Amino acid sequence: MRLSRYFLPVLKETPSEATIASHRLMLRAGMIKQASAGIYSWLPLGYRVLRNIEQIVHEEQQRVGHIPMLMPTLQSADLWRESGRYDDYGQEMLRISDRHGRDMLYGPTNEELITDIFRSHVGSYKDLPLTLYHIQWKFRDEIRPRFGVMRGREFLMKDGYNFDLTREDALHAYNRHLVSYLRSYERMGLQAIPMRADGGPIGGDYTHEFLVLADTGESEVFYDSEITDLTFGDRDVDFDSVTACQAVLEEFTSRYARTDETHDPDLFAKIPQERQRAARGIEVGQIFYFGTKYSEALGASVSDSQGNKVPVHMGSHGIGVSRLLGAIIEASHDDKGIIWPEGVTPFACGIVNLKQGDDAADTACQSLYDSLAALGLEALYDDRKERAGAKFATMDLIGLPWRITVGPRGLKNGVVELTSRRTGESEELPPEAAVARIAQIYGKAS
Ligand code: P5A
Repeated sequence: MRLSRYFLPVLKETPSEATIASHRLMLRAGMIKQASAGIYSWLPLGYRVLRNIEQIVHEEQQRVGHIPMLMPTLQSADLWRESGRYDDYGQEMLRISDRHGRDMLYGPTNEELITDIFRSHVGSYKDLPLTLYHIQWKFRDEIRPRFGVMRGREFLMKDGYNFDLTREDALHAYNRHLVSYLRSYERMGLQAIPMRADGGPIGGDYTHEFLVLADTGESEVFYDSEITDLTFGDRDVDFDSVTACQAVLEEFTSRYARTDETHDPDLFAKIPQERQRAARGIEVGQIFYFGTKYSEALGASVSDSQGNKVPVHMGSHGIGVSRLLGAIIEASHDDKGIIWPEGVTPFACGIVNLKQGDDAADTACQSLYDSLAALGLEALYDDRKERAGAKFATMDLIGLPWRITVGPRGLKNGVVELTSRRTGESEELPPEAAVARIAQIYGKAS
């Protein structure tokens, strides 16, 4: 993408309504614009990152065999009356009536809708196990929408639902979700720690939240510092193996890690004092096992091998897709701007032309751009007639992890400059070597 033809409305001033770094930087980098309280338009740069996060979520869900679909945002109130949650959900639920006076709502979550689909189409244990998921907008009329996309009213969630014959099968689905979530967050450059939590309005008492540690996080958390040494890495887990998934769950949840709702000071006190941590975190996902809560209320049962009708065991599993942008920025920024992890960056690298209009510089930039494109890597080429300082400031603000700087002086010596946004370190090298390095970083053969 050529910057001169892009839509990147960066702000010079720091918006006064933004109190935390991620909100401030998303506004300044022209990623989002507030449409009304807690509701945002996704401008092109923000939209690219949102799509990248969605892509990782899709890949990791499908890797473990979960099936994508799409349910609507608007739901009929009738299903929620059947489950008993229509009144329970209170003022967080946005209630609407259509022209015929029928009660509708903008879905805050989809347990009812998916259970209705299941009961209409599945009747036998032979069709199990089944896990369906979608990535769709949700609405919760939060009393205090704040921190930009972190606590929105309209927000994008991946929500998945498992249907199983037995409690043991459903717990395997729970563990499988945990494993796939650990992988997903690591691909986004995040450490998200599973912590015992509370079921809240979704229900059930077996649930873990995934938390990214950050001083600006809204959740209060307590944990054993040893847990921060754990990484999932690129291990190959057999997702169909009950013991393999159970082993990962045990590894990542055996140490003390709880949100304030489930915190137990006596248990916490048993951790050696130097490892006790009380901190804050951002909840980027939550998994639930709630048994037959919805299947019994809505009559979702299957016949088992003896021909008896039994309610299915269920769980639901959410990832805060739009919130993740805020969480990633909170975890990765400096005073100049955002520092995107390679896994989610909106462009693979920036190309800064120090002398737009100079034949050699223009040709070299175009050639770098084309070589990267041929490898499937999109660069953002700053081809504007701007001062070098202004170009660098924009690149630093929007946080592309790598920048190639091209100028007539370097080209005379056959080199361009490759700079890491994270370390600030630069290296001079021939243009082809810069392309090869970027290709290697993104795992593309050059
Ligand atoms: C699990 C999937 C559920 O709703 N039902 C379907 C279950 N869980 S949850 O924990 O309530 O939400 C899942 C994730 O969505 C994000 N989230 C939000 N993101 C932005 N703004 C909000 N107001 C908001 N509320 C929830 C969180 O990341 C949460 O873990």
